[in-house]
Amino acid sequence: MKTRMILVGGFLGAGKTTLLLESARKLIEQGKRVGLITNDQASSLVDTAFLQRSGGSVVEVSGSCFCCNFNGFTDAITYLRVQNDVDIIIAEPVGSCTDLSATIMQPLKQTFKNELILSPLTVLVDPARLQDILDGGTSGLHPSAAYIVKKQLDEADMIVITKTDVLSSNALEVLKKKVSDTWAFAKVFALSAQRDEGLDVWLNEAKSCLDVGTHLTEVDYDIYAQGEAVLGWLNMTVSLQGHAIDWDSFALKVLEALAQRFDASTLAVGHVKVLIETEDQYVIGNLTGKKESLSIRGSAGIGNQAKMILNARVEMSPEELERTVKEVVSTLCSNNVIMQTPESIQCLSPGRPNPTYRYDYVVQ
Ligand SMILES: Nc1nc2c(ncn2[C@@H]2O[C@H](COP(=O)(O)OP(=O)(O)O)[C@@H](O)[C@H]2O)c(=O)[nH]1
Ligand SMILES: [Mg+2]
Repeated sequence: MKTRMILVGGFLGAGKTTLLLESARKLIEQGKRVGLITNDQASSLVDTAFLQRSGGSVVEVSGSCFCCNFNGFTDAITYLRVQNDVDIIIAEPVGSCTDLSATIMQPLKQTFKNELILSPLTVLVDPARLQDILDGGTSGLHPSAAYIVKKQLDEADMIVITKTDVLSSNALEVLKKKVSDTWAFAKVFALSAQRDEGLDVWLNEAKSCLDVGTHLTEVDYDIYAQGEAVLGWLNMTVSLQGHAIDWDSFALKVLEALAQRFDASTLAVGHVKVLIETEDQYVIGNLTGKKESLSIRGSAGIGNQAKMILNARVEMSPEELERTVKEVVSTLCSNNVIMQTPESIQCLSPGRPNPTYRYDYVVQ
């Protein structure tokens, strides 16, 4: 039996993981077996830990993006098909990746004809970022990073404007029209995964549409590489121990302190995520730009012991990012009388993308 496969791209913070979670929940309710694939340059992803709570089977491809580790990606697909017998796979590539039509969609069309029914390449975009880029800005990003956002939209079969709950219906209509005019090749959707508005429309279309990887886009790999290299990348896991600690308030303080440091030095944030989990509860906090973008969901309650996973992608050197994060966490731990035990830390700046395959034609 063939497995349905949906690839959901889009820049850091666009809403990919939230959409995966909510889509998985829906599909599971409908009786489907769901596989989810996460992806990162380093291991210990907040997204993986978060999605493990969806009820689906989650596989993390870490150490390289899907396009540069195509075999790692297809191993994950095969594992979910064979070991977990899933009906549908939804995969989230690294947010700073582009050229996925040439490097993922075409090779999959060619080599997995008998195993997969591919869905159109979906690219999510945050409405505020989109608006600024349509107005000729860079949405606070380095121009090379903003180039990546544009290239992601250029190659999309389906463009999804996310977080529509933050827009008036009038503003949304104007934005949708601009997107349709600018990216005539793409079908345009708008949804709020958090409010479950518009999600069914996209999901039904993604599951039935046969126009897949319909076009390629020219990508200048020098600019693309620079757009990735400007980001410091940090994944850290620490065990925390204290006495009757309010973990939600602690997660909030960590993000507030980081936001303050980044904003004070006008450093553009791609994404900072903090997940604090106890045995049966979790709180997740996100920063997708300046301090105003900070949001916290869930609750890890009050307790003595927890694990914290922190992922940060910020326009600064990895060394400086590591120093900043360690300082902030150490200060807050000593202020709150928490003992921290580091479990893992990886800090890097992504290398030049070097895809396993790069097709220069559309596979029919
Ligand atoms: N208001 C609103 N926020 C959302 C929605 N979907 C995601 N977000 C928030 O956007 C941020 C990034 O979401 P995430 O799914 O992690 O994005 P990713 O980096 O693309 O995987 C988080 O703070 C989410 O809570 C939505 O439908 N509405
Ligand atoms: Mg994500």
